[in-house]
Amino acid sequence: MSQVSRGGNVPLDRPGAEAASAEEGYTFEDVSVVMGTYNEAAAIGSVLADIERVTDGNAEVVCVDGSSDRTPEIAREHGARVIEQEPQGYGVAVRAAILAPDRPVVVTTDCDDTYPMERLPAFLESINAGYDVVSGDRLYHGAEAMPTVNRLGNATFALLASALMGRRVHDTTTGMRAYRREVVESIEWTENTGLSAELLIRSLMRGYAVRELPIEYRERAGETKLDPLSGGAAIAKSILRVGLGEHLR
Ligand SMILES: Nc1nc2c(ncn2[C@@H]2O[C@H](COP(=O)(O)OP(=O)(O)OP(=O)(O)O)[C@@H](O)[C@H]2O)c(=O)[nH]1
Ligand SMILES: [Mg+2]
Repeated sequence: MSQVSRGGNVPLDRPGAEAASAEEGYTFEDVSVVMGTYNEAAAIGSVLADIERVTDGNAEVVCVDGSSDRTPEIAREHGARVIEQEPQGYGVAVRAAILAPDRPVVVTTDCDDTYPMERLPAFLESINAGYDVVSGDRLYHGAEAMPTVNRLGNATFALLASALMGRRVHDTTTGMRAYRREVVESIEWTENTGLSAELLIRSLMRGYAVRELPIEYRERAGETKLDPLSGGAAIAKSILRVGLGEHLR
């Protein structure tokens, strides 16, 4: 089984991948950081301050928000663009968020302070090295801050997806990824709770250059929006539906 690149300086997965040269590489002025936000008042201030600091205020931030707390006000105070949407689940919000901006690079994150915004430069570097999708791999460093049930579930989802694809991936359900805009616009997305797995599986199976980038993972601020049982079952179904569907295309 072939491996998706996971380490440091690794060759491109796809010979034809367009490598942006150093002088024409993207900067944070080309980047939108996007997220679904649902009652994340405990975390959003810190997440948006981190993005501002790390990108010198140059990245655009888009929040698709379904909150009934102060989350959207805090987002606007930090200069984020807020798109209001009735809460309909993770994937409905994140799909709207990735399709809303028109900058050439889109980075997704959760708005719960779990993902390391200080790694945004490393994600952009990999895009500039020619990757179409850069996927944050939380399990590489052990993800000790993740509840055990979630850690086991996420490792199992990655094994299931790997078996279906014939490519070893290590974290299919991560919320932090960078995409070239072309990738998110050229594929039709169908999943809700399973959107994160779908984004990785369809990109890989359609030949885009994908790498996994090991990232640290922190404890969540605020309450989870995902029920581990029903959410886990929905993700497993998505992986099966999307993996088999891509084989039948
Ligand atoms: N707008 C909107 N955002 C949502 C909805 N459901 C989840 N989100 C957001 O999507 C992101 C992911 O949700 P989480 O609760 O962190 O789910 P998770 O990462 O699987 O669970 P944790 O391990 O507890 O972090 C968060 O930023 C949520 O606020 C929704 O229905 N609408
Ligand atoms: Mg989360």
